[in-house]
Amino acid sequence: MTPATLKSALIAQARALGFDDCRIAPAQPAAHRALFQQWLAEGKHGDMAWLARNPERRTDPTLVLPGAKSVIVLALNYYQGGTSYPSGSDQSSTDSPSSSSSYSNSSSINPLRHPPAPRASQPSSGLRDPASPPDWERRYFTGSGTPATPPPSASAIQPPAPQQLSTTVNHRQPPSTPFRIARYAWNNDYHDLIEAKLRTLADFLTAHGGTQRPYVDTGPVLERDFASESGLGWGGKSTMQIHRHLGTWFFLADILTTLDLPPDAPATDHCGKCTRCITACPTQAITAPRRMDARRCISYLTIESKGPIPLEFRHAIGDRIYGCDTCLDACPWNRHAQASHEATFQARTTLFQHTLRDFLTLTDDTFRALFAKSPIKRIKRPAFLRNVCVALGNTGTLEDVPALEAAAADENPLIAEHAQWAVAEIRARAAEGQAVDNG
Ligand code: B12
Ligand code: SF4
Ligand code: SF4
Repeated sequence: MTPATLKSALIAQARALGFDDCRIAPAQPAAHRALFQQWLAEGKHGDMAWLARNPERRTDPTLVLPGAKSVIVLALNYYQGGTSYPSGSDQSSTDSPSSSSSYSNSSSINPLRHPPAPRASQPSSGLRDPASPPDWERRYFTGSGTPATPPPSASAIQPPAPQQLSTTVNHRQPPSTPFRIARYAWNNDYHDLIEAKLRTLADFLTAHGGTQRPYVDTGPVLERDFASESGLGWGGKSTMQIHRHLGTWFFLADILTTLDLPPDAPATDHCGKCTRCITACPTQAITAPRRMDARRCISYLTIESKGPIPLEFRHAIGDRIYGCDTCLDACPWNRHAQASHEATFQARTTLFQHTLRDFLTLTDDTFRALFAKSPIKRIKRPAFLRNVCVALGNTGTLEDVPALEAAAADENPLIAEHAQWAVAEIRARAAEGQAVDNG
């Protein structure tokens, strides 16, 4: 098999496994490695000490896999359409990702959204006939060169104009869920799903003489840099990797291989003069285009940071209890986003049926049961309840005070302190309200 034929076969395999794009970057030191080193030197990674371990390896694939020639970059769409608050439920349990129903009223509010069909009958891995890909695959899978049917503005250098957003997928509806969880965590952990797919691809390449190291967020690879190098997308000012068709709502995964596959051309920047993500960020975590201070990012504060949330960020966190999608929601390139064919990321009914107050009653056991297979289980009960208390402090009422007072007596000081803060916030709001009523 020639390298070009092998690459085509690999792309067909990736397509059959359910990936939305697959590109090749040469296994060379990451183009923006100096920025990464500077970011570490400035301490912007906060408590994520693992990022600073062996930074040379993270920026040079040949130090991770001696003899590496290519980095295979894969994208998997997780977008489920609709608003940042799931307003209904898919009725699917974590174990039945084949459910056909969907949550949210997005199809009625979003004339631009055409979910790829049929979600219910599509297997999540390995069973589709690559010879007859469904329509969404023909659109996204180009391997190299120009997309077959680019969206209307794909050739434009400027992002779509903001006024075009009124009927788009990002239109935010009044919340019917009293909290927000980042979309990627609405249901099952993506690592489990994607790792299985990567193993299949790696086995395929082993059969063709390669040695591989597959990673999805799990290894020392600067994934977004290699994605830009492979032409999969470009590094947006939000630091998100943007794909012309998928927008930002996709996971990245990489396979380092010793096989010398023909590389794709790097992507060019299509942010233009837009700065919507920078303006939208509630904590000014995007300090300049493509510069992020993770210590200010709500995703870091609610997921990665294990300690108390600094007081200066608590109000800005609002009702977010796990992660943050605000700079993604703001991005005009998400106007083209199409719903994922992976039902495993649909909002989990059992999770979104809860109120914030319900979460306060979780024990270690019920926490583990509620978040089985979910990425949220990773942060464990104390950090989760810490986040819940902050959201209640920002949105709760006097009715929430008794449950918060019980949490304030929790033996874990992290939970206790955040619950006390929430009670004080709610009481202060109530007193202000009374003062206004009386005045
Ligand atoms: C640490 C980490 C975080 C940290 C720090 C984020 C950050 N911006 O650095 C925190 C916890 C804050 C975080 C948050 C989120 N994360 Co995160 N995170 C990572 C992780 C593990 C490492 C990222 C890293 O090395 N950061 C250090 C900085 C310096 O590197 P970087 O942001 O990747 O930036 C480099 C490239 O962008 C590159 N670059 C690429 N193209 C271009 C072009 C130009 C012109 C320039 C100048 C630079 C450039 O230059 C930079 C320096 O080398 C990656 C997985 C991985 N192994 O890469 C996932 C990853 C980046 N996260 C991901 C996601 C989904 C998120 C969230 C959306 C989750 C959420 N909803 O809460 C948010 C988004 C916040 C944001 N705006 O980035 C996805 C992103 C997918 C995508 N489409 O971009 C990844 C790739 C995980 C995955 N496998 O899918 N994350
Ligand atoms: S994820 Fe949220 S807090 Fe982090 S940079 Fe984006 S908008 Fe800001
Ligand atoms: S919102 Fe940010 S990432 Fe998206 S196009 Fe505008 S500048 Fe680029």
